Amino acid sequence: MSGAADVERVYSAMERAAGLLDLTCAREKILPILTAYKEALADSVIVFSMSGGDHSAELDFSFTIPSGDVDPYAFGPSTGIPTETDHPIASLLSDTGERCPVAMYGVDGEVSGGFKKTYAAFPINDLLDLSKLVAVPSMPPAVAENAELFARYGLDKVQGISIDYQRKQVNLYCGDIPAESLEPETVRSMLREMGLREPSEEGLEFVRKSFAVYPTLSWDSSRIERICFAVISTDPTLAPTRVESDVALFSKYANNAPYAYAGERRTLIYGLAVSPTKEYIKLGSYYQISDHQRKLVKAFDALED
Ligand code: GPP
Ligand code: MG
Repeated sequence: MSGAADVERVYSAMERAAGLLDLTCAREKILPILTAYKEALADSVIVFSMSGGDHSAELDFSFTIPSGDVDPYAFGPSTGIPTETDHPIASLLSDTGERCPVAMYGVDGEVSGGFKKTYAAFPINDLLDLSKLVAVPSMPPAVAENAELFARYGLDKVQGISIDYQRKQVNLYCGDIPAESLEPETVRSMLREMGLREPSEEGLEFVRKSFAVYPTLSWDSSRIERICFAVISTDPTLAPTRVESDVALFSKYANNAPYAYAGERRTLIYGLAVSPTKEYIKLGSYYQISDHQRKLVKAFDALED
């Protein structure tokens, strides 16, 4: 299939995912982004993700781009990447690429608003030590200021980062989390120390199953803005909530979101995000996967059995 056909195929899947939530896609904002990477789309990992509660009025998309193949800034200022040079965020992606072994880049946006974030991901079998990120000059100082706390809870092996240009925030996607760090008692004390809210009982049970944990930091202060615990599975019933309207919405999405790997079960990624004042759930459905997701799902299933 040609790149142009992939653009239409992915856009149409995005429209179907958005339709499940009664949302409309802004074609004029999405097409330039997909088109900039059209040759990479056939092999991208692609996720469409919704959120519950107050956040349910949006659907996000994200896709990966192999490092070296394309310029992660290719879509240019017209689609939203800032060119302002007076904020360190403008050089964070390139600074990270210069100092760390980036294996994969990624792009993230909203179906209605367009471009939001970029990702840089490190080699899967060789997670990056947090100290390497602390040394990147344009990182928010909050990363260094919380490094000791993160390390104490086993959040010091980093799979990738995301850079949110609208909110001016950075996520650190931590992997290889020690099981002990996910025990309810440990999670309670971790969140207390981070100044974040204590999750519900369902939330704490959910957190035990996490394969990745990602704090969010900004340039504004040393505060941790929020943290998200992520679970990957093919089980459509894992959203940690008893709120009926949310259960129905997550279930509809988990059972109907489009995916391109026919013959397999749909891979889902759930998140429990906790800020100082609230908790909310995210649910991403993989439209395209790689063997890495297959491996993660297998490991999860083995734990559950
Ligand atoms: C989504 O973050 C996370 C991913 C698409 C995984 C990226 C993983 C890498 C290894 C690069 P989010 O949308 O839940 O976070 P936020 O809402 O804070 O942007
Ligand atoms: Mg998001």
